[in-house]
Amino acid sequence: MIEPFDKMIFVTRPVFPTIEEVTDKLRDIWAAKWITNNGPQHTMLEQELKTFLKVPYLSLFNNGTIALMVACQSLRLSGQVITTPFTFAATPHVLSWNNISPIFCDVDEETMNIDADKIESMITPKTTAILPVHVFGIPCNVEKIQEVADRYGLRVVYDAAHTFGVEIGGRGIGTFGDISMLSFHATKLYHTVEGGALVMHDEHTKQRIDLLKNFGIKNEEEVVMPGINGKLDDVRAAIGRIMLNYVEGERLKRKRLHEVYNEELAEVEGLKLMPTCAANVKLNYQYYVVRIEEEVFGRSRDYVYGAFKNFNVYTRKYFHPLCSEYTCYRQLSSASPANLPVANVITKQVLSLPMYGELTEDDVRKICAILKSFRS
Ligand code: T4K
Repeated sequence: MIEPFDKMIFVTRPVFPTIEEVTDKLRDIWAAKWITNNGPQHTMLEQELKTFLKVPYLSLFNNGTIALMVACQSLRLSGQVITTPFTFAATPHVLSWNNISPIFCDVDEETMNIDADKIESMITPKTTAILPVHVFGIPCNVEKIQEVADRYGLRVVYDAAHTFGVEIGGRGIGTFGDISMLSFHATKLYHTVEGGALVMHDEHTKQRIDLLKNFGIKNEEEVVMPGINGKLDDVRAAIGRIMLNYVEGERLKRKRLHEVYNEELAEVEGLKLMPTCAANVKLNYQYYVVRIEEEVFGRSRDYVYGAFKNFNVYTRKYFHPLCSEYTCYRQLSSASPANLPVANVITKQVLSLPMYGELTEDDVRKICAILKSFRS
């Protein structure tokens, strides 16, 4: 008989710096009397993040969604953009807000990322770009995606919301494709409470993006493009600077918890664990996701999701429903289940288990014991 946890165990918990560290930084901001519109904390965080993430140019934003909207604007994307249905709502919504039609491509059975081998078959004369997502921090097949994009003259914008600090062969993940978007939401490995960034390759694109996120204002006399307000303020930039001191420690704690999950669940029939990546990939361990194969496990994902609550464990069905099932997209021909057979299976199987550094190894072992007890 397993006792329920005596506190609520959520799918994640934000990392909190000490209140003293925050008040110290607030003192600097109060002294400078500069709290937004490219203040000193903002400038310093941009520099520090470029080094941390090994990327050449970076522009901070007030959240990842606005950042991705601006990325589409900056590249003047239009028509159709090929993306994945297995993602958070923000990904296709950003396309809609840019008057672009999302075209859903099926996903790879192993990585759950867009199936790079199927992208070509989704290209039409209206296609201007590919918008893949590195789901759960597992890198997409970046080489194949770039090869298809180059062959058809398409842009590649990565939704790298889950991929803070991920590297392939020592190269920052943000440097793949034309532009990458990062999310610094509170639920991410690294956060600025709310926030995000775009990573780009050249000074010109950085300047254009910086204008677009500040109403297109070049100077007091000139507004040169229809921009928006995407700025990250200095208070959150200051918190982001503190959080940089925490991120590697948090990553290592999560790495250990991943190992415990893998040890405990490896032999359980009917559970498919997270994919393993090539040895040259540095992961961030932000999420831990299992897939429950009902026919073998004996229980459905929805049963497990509900039953966990009796033990005070609040898992999440990231990502269910598929974006292609939303009422605003399901009329698209690419949204038909016949076009997305793999995604339609995976979305019924996935369950995000609790993953944050505050959890102990014993907590994770107990979560695994509870999960195993559901098997029938
Ligand atoms: N692209 C992708 C692939 C994304 O996953 C996301 C965001 C985006 C784009 C857009 O980036 P942003 O515009 O958000 O920067 C959360 C996040 O809000 C969202 O950022 C994230 N993806 C998505 C996967 O997850 P919810 O609605 O599931 O979050 P919520 O509020 O239910 O929080 C989850 C758990 O975290 C709670 O059960 C408890 C814990 N929590 C949460 C908050 C906010 C806390 O303990 N304290 C807190 O303050 O969307």
